[in-house]
Amino acid sequence: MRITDAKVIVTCPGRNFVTLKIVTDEGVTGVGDATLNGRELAVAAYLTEHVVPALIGRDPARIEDTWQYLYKGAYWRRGPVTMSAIAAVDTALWDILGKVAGLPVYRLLGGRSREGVTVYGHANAETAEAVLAEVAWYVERGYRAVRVQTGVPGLAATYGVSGDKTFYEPADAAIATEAVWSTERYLNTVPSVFARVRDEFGPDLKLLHDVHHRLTPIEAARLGRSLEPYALTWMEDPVPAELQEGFRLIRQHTTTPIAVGEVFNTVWDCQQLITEQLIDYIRATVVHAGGISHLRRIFDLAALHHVRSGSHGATDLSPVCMAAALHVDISIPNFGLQEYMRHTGETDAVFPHGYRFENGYLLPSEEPGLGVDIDEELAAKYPYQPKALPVNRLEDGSMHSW
Ligand code: CS2
Ligand code: MG
Repeated sequence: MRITDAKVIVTCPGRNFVTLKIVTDEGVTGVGDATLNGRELAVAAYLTEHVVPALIGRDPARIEDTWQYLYKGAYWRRGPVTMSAIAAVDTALWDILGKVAGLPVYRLLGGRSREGVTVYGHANAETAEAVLAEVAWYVERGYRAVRVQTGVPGLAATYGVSGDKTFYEPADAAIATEAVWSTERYLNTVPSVFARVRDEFGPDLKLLHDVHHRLTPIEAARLGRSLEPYALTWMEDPVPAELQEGFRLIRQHTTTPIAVGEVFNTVWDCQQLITEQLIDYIRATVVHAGGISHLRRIFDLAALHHVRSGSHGATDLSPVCMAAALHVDISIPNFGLQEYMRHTGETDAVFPHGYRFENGYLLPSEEPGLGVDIDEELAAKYPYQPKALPVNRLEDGSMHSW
């Protein structure tokens, strides 16, 4: 079998997605997600200009060799654009391998290690009262884990709180919108909201919170300590994670578990965090961390150091990524949680898939391959729309992490 074509499909059913579709001379095709929110065309160009020409004529079964060719052959290694492009190729090749073998990909990864993939939804609202109603919405639908994000009095908007309760899409304008942030107001607000939620829903519901890269280590230590009475499953992205040793300071002060990694694109971004057990969950994903092949390596390193998976699963990761993630999640020994921000009906129509939500779990498709595809005709009806993620400034105008 040989690769005869590879299509880079950019579509915007409500939000932009980039999909790579690899075609072989025996008619078997495979798909991979290459979506990088706000930087979609950078990855599309990387694929079109620097990857696709090199794929034509290659044996699609040589997944590892192709990965190494695209990684070592790039010279300029790592980075979100390069690794999202490599991820798309890797994911599509696993899809093809599954179809050729007549097996769902998880069977090629060692089979089931659990009956279902426990997922968490996003409860978000401006006030504690409204947050309680949002959490109840997820509990009524069988969710075992809920992320809680709340508004901050005095701030017009904050991360994760949106008017549209089910679908949260932060990339909302062609030029980045500017938000205002106050760490003090935030730190004075969040603990009381979790006190209300824990009091209302009892001790068994897994509660999570996304800090979204906005604190310093000592501020994160203060937040973690203030949340200890509410026994969170994790506080996510407490600080920007370039300084991996900075997490030692957080660890010295609090037992609140830490989840980091949705912006990571290789094992090197988290190698120290994992081997020093500075985190409890690694949130790297199929689409941004080099595909199924490299994500497995990250999770295998994590398994040696008591670190579990907690993969990113926002709406800007397409159903192709989610389908692939579930095959990894159901098979690895150290699965923790999978984020699940539902896609819109418009998006699901463009990406028909076989995974399904049932009783707090997502279950991967049993079809050969990944169990997802892209409807190219329908995709063509949704042209790309320039969209950027917001930026954040402090109240004095200083630039801050969004
Ligand atoms: C967030 C994301 O889901 C999460 O945990 O961090 O919504 C993130 O803001 C977006 O994926 C950025 O595109
Ligand atoms: Mg996050």
